[in-house]
Amino acid sequence: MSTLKNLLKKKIEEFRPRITRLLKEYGKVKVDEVTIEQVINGARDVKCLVTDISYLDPMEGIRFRGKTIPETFAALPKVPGCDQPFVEGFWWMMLTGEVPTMEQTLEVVEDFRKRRQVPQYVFDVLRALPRDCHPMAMFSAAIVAMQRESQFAAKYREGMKKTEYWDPMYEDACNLLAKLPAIGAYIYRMKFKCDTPICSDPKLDFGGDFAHMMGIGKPYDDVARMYFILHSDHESGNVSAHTIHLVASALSDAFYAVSAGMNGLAGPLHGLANEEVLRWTQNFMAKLGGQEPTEEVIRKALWDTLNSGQVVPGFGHAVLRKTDPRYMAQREFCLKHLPDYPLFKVISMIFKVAPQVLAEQGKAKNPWPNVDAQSGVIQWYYGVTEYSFYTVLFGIGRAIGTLANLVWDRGLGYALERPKSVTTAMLEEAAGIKQ
Ligand code: HAX
Repeated sequence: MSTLKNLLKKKIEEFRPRITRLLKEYGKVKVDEVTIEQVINGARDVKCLVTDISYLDPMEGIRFRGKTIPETFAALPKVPGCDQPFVEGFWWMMLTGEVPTMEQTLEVVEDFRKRRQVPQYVFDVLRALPRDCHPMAMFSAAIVAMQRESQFAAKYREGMKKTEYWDPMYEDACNLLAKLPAIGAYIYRMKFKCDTPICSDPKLDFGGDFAHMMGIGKPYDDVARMYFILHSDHESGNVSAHTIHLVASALSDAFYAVSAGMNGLAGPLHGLANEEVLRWTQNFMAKLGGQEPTEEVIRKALWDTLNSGQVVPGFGHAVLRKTDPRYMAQREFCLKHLPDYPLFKVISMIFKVAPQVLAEQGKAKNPWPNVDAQSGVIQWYYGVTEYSFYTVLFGIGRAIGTLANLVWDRGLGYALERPKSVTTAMLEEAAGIKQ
């Protein structure tokens, strides 16, 4: 058994009694109450999910295993000669809550290398799809196509104890995660680069190999590492993470669950917003016809969007009530690497004006930018101008946190998810409305 798997086994076994005790001795203690507004408006803030892998504070932003974004990046072992940490080390941290040593990190790098090869039939599935399919539809299809590889499904059929579920889930999680960079890059090169896929380089780590297979030179490897880590997890209630947890709660394996989560990530109110931000910005610049953008023109364009009943992509959040630290981390990257890039300047101007406009409109509870407002600029700068691909990048990252959660879900024996619905008449009765 690998060092990581051994450590994980020990951690899961040590943790289990906490859940058993909570359920047995305190199962009827109230955690929350639910209002009619929450029932109708998408269960905002209802505390009914549990995860120890990340936590989202509305004012502070995300913490991965208790660490803020800067603390996470500072703590993890860096790829030699690069600014960013190994994604593989981050995977260790998300699974165990401990920062790995360089030696432990390299063990995961080696383990992932052995799991990296994508079966040919996955590429055949991708090639059979019409080339104008959205990259997210392709990504989701490729993941679910691999379901036949699931060790969890095979072991479940053979019969295994509930306390053993986490083990084949861990194997599925590693096998799936290690293959995602190759699948993403294949979709990109097949669809956008005249069908010229590039083979994986066994010498490279997760992020480095992705950049290599995309056909983009340094420092895109660091961009990829940063991007995947930043997008990995946002506690459990967001659409992609929640979908993955929900689907897997039926004991569907990781391939079914992650594919389903990617379909949720592909929505414009969620991960597709990074594509929408670039589309909005490019349309806006095209209308300017070469004219220098000013704050006044941006203000007018934002109001035009709001007045036509659309949302301003990249702004607002269901939980956050301040600028997303994932936005700030990417902004800092831009300030360091591309401060004078015209598209970055426009995005910076939108950052200045949009919160004022949204606050004046008075609808959005959070007028500040989220992760998606900044990420496309970096991709565009390094040559990934095909913005329909951006959500696939998000998806590769999101798999890290959600797969770590699935391993723990099975380790702690979390139950089938099954909230209760009511009828509108029941809500009216609860409100005291007489018909
Ligand atoms: N532009 C215009 N209106 C907005 C808005 C925005 N950026 N953000 C919120 N609003 C509106 C809502 O549509 C809602 O209007 P109605 O009452 O007419 O329905 C009202 O303000 C209240 O919404 P809220 O409570 O502040 O926000 P929600 O929790 O309902 O929604 C969203 C959160 C992120 C979906 C929302 O802010 C939004 O649509 N933003 C733009 C799309 C976007 O950037 N999505 C990515 C979010 C981050 C993420 O998940 N990435 O994957």
